[in-house]
Amino acid sequence: LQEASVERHIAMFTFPFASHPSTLLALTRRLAAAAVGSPPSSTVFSFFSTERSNSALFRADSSLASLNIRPFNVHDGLPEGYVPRSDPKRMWLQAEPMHLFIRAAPANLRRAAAEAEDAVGCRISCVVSDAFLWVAGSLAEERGVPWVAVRTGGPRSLVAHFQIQMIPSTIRHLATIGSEDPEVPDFIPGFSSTECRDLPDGNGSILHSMARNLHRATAIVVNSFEEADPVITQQLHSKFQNYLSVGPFGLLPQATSSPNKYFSHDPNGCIPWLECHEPNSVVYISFGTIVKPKTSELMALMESLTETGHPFLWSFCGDLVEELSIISGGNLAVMEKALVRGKMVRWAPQLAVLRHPSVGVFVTHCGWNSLLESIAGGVPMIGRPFFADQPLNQTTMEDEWKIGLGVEGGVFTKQGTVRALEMVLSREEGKKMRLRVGALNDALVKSMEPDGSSSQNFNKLMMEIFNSKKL
Ligand code: U2F
Repeated sequence: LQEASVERHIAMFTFPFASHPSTLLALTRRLAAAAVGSPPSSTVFSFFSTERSNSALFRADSSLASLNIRPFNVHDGLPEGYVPRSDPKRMWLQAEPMHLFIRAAPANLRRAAAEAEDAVGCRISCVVSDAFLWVAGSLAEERGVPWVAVRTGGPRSLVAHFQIQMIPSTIRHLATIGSEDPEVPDFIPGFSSTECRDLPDGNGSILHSMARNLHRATAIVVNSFEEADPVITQQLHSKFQNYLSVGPFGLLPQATSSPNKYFSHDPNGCIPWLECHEPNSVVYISFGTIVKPKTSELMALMESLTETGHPFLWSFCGDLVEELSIISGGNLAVMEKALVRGKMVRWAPQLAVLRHPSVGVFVTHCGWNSLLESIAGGVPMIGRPFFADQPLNQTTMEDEWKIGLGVEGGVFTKQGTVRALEMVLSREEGKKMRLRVGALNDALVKSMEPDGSSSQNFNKLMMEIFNSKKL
């Protein structure tokens, strides 16, 4: 590409934690694939993330360069010599690097944006960012260009963040009249079966800032499809002028010449392993990219798998040898017995796994992408949510969609998990869940057809981004 021919320079700013970067990159790929075709091949996408996140994503996929997607590093905001503190009992410690990143982001984002403009030889014409990065909105305003805010999670948690300010006083009131688990008051449409404790933690300053600043965005893009939650979609349409559900991002059709290797890579042979199993028989387990359950719960889960004898595929981020010995309590015999029917890996091509006919149930932390991918695979779920939007995602999955259930008491116990596995894999109710998740997947597929809601919204997003003029 001749630098002189660059006419549009789109800046994509990610929140460099968990699956946020790979989710925004999936959307970037789709936008870039649309731009590479005629006529706007002169469009460059600068993808801003930390060095660590960028090197993992761009190493995994050399085709990004041919789509005119270029990585630019943003400093992580961590003080020199910072050592992350970790304590599974205090999950909030994991949030410390996020807060340090956000605190330093105003200066670091501006510096990286200026470097990218120099390198590309063209001023930024549109800023697209993770909705968590409201500071990117200020950067867009300074340049007089549009800011498109992207929510990688679901629409229901977005509504909850707006409404959360109203809720504490209501909880206090209900507590004084003796209600232990008050339901969300019915002045919030669409939440009638939700309990207050399932709402996302509203104390986080990142989420508060997101909710306060979103009205500044020229468009709000959500990683979902309208038919998944029509009542909530309606509310968000009435709140924001340009609210666009264009997802699931990970399922957006990509340029055929450059499949998304980040998601389809199978270094551990999961798909050939699945080939050896009966339809709907395998338990797939993953807790996403940051959650690490307590040892006692991992052991209970492992024991339930050994007791029921179901084959399982378990994706575990972290040190596998260490985790395996923790799970088995250091007992090799327990480990060997469990692994006769199971396979544990550091990484699985999750979407392809969930689409494989032999997978019968997904044991999940209820991360938003995992929910969408389970729908895309037509697989019912057993949810063990931990924090943020995960409890709310679980109630959406269990009570609104009725395509799975939460573990009894909210934590893994041997007998509770055995009952949940039996329910989904062997009972009539499990079959009904499978039918419902299949119907939801049909709606998802339809939304991505050329005249479907996600495709139509994607076209509107392209207009917003590619035709962006100075405001
Ligand atoms: C945060 O969630 P996570 O990143 O932990 O979880 P997901 O949203 O479910 O995304 C995990 C992604 O990683 C992929 C998987 C998903 O696309 O397919 N993956 C994989 O391909 N192979 C593996 O072995 C393991 C994972 C946050 F904690 C949640 O509360 C939010 O809902 C979520 C979205 O904002 O981000």
